[in-house]
Amino acid sequence: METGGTVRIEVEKSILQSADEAAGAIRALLSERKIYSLNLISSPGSGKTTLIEALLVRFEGKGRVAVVEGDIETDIDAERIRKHGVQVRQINTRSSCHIQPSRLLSVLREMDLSQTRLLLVENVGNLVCPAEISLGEDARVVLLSVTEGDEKPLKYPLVFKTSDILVVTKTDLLPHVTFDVERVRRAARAANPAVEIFEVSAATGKGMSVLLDRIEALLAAKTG
Ligand SMILES: Nc1nc2c(ncn2[C@@H]2O[C@H](COP(=O)(O)OP(=O)(O)OP(=O)(O)O)[C@@H](O)[C@H]2O)c(=O)[nH]1
Ligand SMILES: [Mg+2]
Repeated sequence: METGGTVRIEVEKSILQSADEAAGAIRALLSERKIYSLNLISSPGSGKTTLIEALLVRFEGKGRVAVVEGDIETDIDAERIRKHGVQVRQINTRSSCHIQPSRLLSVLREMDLSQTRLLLVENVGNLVCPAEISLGEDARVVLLSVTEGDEKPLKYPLVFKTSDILVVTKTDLLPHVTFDVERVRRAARAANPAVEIFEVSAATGKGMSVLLDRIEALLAAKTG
């Protein structure tokens, strides 16, 4: 039994090490090409693809954007992005609940990233596994829609602890749901005092330009 336990721990350690190595290789690849990257994480349906679409509209004429979509199945999100005329790849993770860094690295090596300034990675929809794995991103963005419940930062602390930016989405629906934005702000700040918090509605556009301005400023700070 003890031997079995030891073997399992060592295998898990080596998987985590190789994930870290792949994340490091992604970071190096993106730094070399001066590309700023965001890893978008949320529950299914919080508005990740919708936010990416808003960013694509904002970046029209301002430099190339590449997108990698992660989903268990289908290329529905990649098709949404392709309509914007940008380079996009779909990763189907099948049985895995997050994008593996080694998989993202392979995809990035196949893409033409010349002139690309911004890489947007949409992780598989859930608040658990994507939080445990770095994709070598410059900033991690967690989205929480107002229809999900304001206790989520307390129940899923890791993703809120490890994210640089929290975007509260679908604020146009606030009149119809019970959701205390201040409670979310307090819990998110308790998990990560440095987190930057934005409230947006893609439906009305409210708050969107403040968020997009900030992302553009972060990108400019890295890529010049
Ligand atoms: N009312 C409202 N609906 C929104 C808003 N943003 C997104 N939606 C809707 O929410 C649904 C899900 O949005 P997506 O952008 O596909 O969400 P997602 O996080 O990419 O979903 P998965 O990829 O399945 O995890 C769509 O029907 C959107 O139109 C918003 O600000 N307000
Ligand atoms: Mg999506």
